[in-house]
Amino acid sequence: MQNKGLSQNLVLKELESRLRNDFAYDSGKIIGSMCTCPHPLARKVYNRFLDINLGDSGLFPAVVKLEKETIHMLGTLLSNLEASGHIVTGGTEANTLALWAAKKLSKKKQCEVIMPASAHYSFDKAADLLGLRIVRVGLNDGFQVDVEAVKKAVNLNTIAIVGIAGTTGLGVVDPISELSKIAVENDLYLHVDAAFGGFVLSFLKELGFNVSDFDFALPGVCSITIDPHKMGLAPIPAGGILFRNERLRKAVAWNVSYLAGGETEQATFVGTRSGTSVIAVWALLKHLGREGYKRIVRRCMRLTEKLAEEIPKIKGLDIVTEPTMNIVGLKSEVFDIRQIAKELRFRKWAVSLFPNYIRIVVMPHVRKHHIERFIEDLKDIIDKLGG
Ligand code: 0PR
Repeated sequence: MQNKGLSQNLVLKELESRLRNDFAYDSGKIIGSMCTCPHPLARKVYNRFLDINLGDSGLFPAVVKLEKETIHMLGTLLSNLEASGHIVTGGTEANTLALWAAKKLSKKKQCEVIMPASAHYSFDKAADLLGLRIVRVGLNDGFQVDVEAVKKAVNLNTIAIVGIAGTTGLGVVDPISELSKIAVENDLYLHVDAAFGGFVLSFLKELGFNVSDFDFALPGVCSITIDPHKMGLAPIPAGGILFRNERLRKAVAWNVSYLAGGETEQATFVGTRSGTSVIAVWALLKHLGREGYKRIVRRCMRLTEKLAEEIPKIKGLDIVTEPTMNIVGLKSEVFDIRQIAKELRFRKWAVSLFPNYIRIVVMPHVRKHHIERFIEDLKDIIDKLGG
């Protein structure tokens, strides 16, 4: 750090120039990410309440109430008026809290958690931290978890099952109702990772899409991750963890007795945490409502359908599976997918590369002309590669 500080203007100028060449959502080039431009109202609200720390919740009882209302609104979306939980730093913290609760609620010594091969790596981090053994099971032809394999994997050490409602790679929804049955029959904790899908699936259902059950309507579901900073249009950081009821949430709650705000309780992984993130999510849910989110999801799905229609028209390219939500997997039997990704990145398309396919996420910042340009560039690349 230098001795004498720079003027605010100089600092801002330097930042503008240093960050200018990073990717920006509104360029439309970020086409493989699960984040998007925050809604303008969320930006406004976020800036306004930056100083609120929900780690000392006794100081901010009104914000505690806003968080409860936020969780209640999300709970209603996920078929549970009794849901209890928190707005956290993201899906990683939410998934970690879920496994932590499962571990604390179990009396077992060697704890195993069964999850699909498609589960996000945040579960590996959580398991490492919590001393859990992950048992990964294979997928069926539709890239959903193989239910029979889950049944076979259950043993005396099993404490929990994880199902995914919107996989990271392809947006596939596991047969959560089947997992729920297994969980109920074996008295196991079932966590559903709807970090991405939570803000999509309920709206798709209302829009008439064929969406299988994935939420608290299923009796075995104990907790759900639903991230506002993905399809919820909230500023980062805003993840969501919802437990079926207060008893489950209490499993990860700690009492803090000495704070100026009075005796308090923390049931999040972090201590000091952003109150303004919570307020921004509350504001968005109030402002957009179901209708607003439905409109956004409908637009994303229309573009996704267009993309999924155009890709197979290009010789040598195909989609991995029909999209369930606004995620498309692009594959090729003819060309090296890494080569295609390299060419796309060379043309400044920010796509995600999985082992056998390229992931495209049609987030709200992606517009029709971006998709059209992307398709043109893909055609060009395939021509160049000798298609
Ligand atoms: N669960 C699922 C199903 C996810 O897809 C993700 C992240 C998480 C949990 C973890 O969420 P946090 O990253 O909020 O902790 N999915 C994205 C991914 O790995 C995260 C992401 C978002 C990556 C935007 C890049 C990006 O530009 O692809």
